[in-house]
Amino acid sequence: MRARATSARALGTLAAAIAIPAAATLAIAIPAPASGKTAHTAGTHTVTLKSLRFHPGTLTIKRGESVTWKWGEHLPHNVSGSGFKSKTQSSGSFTARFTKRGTFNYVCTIHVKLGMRGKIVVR
Ligand SMILES: [Cu+2]
Repeated sequence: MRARATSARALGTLAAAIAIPAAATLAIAIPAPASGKTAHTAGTHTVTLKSLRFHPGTLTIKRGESVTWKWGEHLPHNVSGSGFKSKTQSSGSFTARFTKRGTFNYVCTIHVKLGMRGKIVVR
């Protein structure tokens, strides 16, 4: 009787030991596909201009999709790339549609020396 109780308890401990790493692996695995899906959501993509940076710095979109840059701080910035260029403005937004595949680097010409650069990757 006693031996049975012990072995059942031991089995329970073993099951718990197996279950914990499996749950931990699952918890780590879930955010990766979820964030990948968010990055590829069709339609509107937004880049925020804040703290002298473009957020996100690199954005991957599909051919034919648009990107809207939103001024998140009241400082003069612009979006200057090859084929798309905003005015220098301190609020509001600017939208450009990307019809060709490729990597499009752009800068804010006022703060480029401070590292205000971005990249749109069109697939
Ligand atoms: Cu700027």
